[in-house]
Amino acid sequence: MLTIRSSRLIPMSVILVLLCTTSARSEEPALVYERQSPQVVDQRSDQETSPSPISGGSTASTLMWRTILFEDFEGDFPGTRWYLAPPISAYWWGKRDCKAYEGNYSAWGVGGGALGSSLVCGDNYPNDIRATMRYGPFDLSNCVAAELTFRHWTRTELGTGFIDSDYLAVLASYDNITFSGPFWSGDWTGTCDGWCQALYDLTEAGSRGNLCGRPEVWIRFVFTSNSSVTDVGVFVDNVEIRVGEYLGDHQLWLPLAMGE
Ligand SMILES: [Ca+2]
Ligand SMILES: [Ca+2]
Repeated sequence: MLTIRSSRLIPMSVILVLLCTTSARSEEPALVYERQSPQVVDQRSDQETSPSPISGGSTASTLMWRTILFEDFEGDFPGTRWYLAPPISAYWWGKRDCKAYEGNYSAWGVGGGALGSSLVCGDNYPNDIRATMRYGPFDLSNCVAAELTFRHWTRTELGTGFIDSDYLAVLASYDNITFSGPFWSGDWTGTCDGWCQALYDLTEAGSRGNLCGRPEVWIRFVFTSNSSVTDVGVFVDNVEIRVGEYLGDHQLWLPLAMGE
């Protein structure tokens, strides 16, 4: 059962769009606002609460969930899965053992890179940071449902808007140029015992619309800070992408007793 929790933080009321104006590899996008309700939930949907199977005569199609990605940051990072940006930076997302929702590790928004890797647990993030970890492309050609779920531990300066704030943004795209998604700013650690669960419904991806049907989809986790006031920042764990697909018509035949 989906439980939608309304945001009490103003920046959560904004869905942002990143427009990479130069090329698909650009990580310095222009910024455009798009105001929509965020998708933040306490529980994700599961198979029992999925849309009911559709029936047609004696046949039926069943919605089945399939996991495309599960990242718990316990193994190699970024490995071959994740692309970190900007390409040259003193601070990247990094696998660290400061906090973890499960296991021993999570990804800290400034915990990697030449200087970030030398931060100790509890240090504050620096000013004027934008660190991105991107996954994709993955294929959503055949799905009827798709969702990105993750846990995040977020404590930043509370911004009053997307521009010139500190935040975690979670974004999706079908062209690796324009990204859209919600963002979190402020102190969320008292909201959900530290680690909040969030869901981004990829069938309602802001201006990107329904990403089911798209052969190539990318997601991004972006940590950004402005020019003053810092805090511990953002940790992410248990990132999962699931798709719901109809398996097509099928029939169940009861066992028959057959002679020779
Ligand atoms: Ca972990
Ligand atoms: Ca700041």
